[in-house]
Amino acid sequence: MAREVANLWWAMLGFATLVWLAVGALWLYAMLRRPRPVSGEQAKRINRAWVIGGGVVLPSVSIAVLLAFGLPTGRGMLPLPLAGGPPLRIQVTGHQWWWEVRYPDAGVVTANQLILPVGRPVDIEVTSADVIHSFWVPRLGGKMDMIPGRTNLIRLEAAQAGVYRGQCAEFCGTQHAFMVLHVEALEDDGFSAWLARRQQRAPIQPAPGAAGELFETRCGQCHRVAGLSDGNRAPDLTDLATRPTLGAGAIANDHDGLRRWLREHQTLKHGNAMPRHDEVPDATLDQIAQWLETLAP
Ligand code: HEC
Ligand SMILES: [Cu+2]
Repeated sequence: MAREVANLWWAMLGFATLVWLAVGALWLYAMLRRPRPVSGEQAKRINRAWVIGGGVVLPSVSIAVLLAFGLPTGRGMLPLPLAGGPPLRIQVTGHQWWWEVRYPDAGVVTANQLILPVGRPVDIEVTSADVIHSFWVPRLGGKMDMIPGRTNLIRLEAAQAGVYRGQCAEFCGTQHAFMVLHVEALEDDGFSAWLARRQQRAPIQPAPGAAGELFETRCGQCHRVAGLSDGNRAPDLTDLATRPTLGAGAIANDHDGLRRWLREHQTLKHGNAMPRHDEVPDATLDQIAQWLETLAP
């Protein structure tokens, strides 16, 4: 989709450049040439020719040419039924300020990362849980608004394996910039393996001791970890350790990053919807961090 939009954009730029050069050349010619006397009749005819030629014919032809290119491009971007059966379905829900990502037909949930198969069209159903967000992966396609109470469909197809950056593209509050979506396109078997690892993983054991208790009574009220808690107000943590960042781009998800996030998330991403838990001893947070690091299917 992004390629077609880019081609159309370059074609429009090329044509607009030609028009601009032609108008510039005519203007220079009109400025520089020696005035030549014309009768009132002649002047009227010349004026009429310019008004009709430059004001009616040229724009009509230009718009017709643009439409001839633009309509097929626009049609190609519509999620029309495909000959090979319905495409893979993924549901992406915007939250202030993170992304919920579901693979409904596989029963898999993740957050802040979107894994796609290469070379296969994917229908992404976008919506929002709070304010208007916008789903945008510039290298794959156009933007699609995420509107509460409404589901919009955007069809994407990654031509190459690799990592693409997605970003919320509708101002949704003070941490809108930290609403990054890590998009990764995997070859077909890599993608199936990614899904299978999440579907077939062994039951997750709770963290030992105080950490497990705290997680169950507090964190789990908001966060889901498959088989342990079913909070639905925060990013699913079942595969937390596989994410490149925490807080949707706020900090790298490594050993130190995770510990810092658990202590200082309100400094790293001020105003985010996870309440402070300053009274929890650091040792307990570190135990939780250690446990979260094992959540990698
Ligand atoms: C009131 C709900 C709530 C509670 C309770 C809560 N969190 Fe969160 N948590 C959130 C929200 C919302 C986010 C996403 C913040 C953002 O990125 O804007 C989040 C983000 C996180 C992240 C980063 C996830 C990611 O993918 O970026 C981790 C890790 C985390 N919380 C761990 C915990 C732990 C551990 C506890 C318990 C000590 C806890 N949370 C308690 C709401 C909560
Ligand atoms: Cu936003």
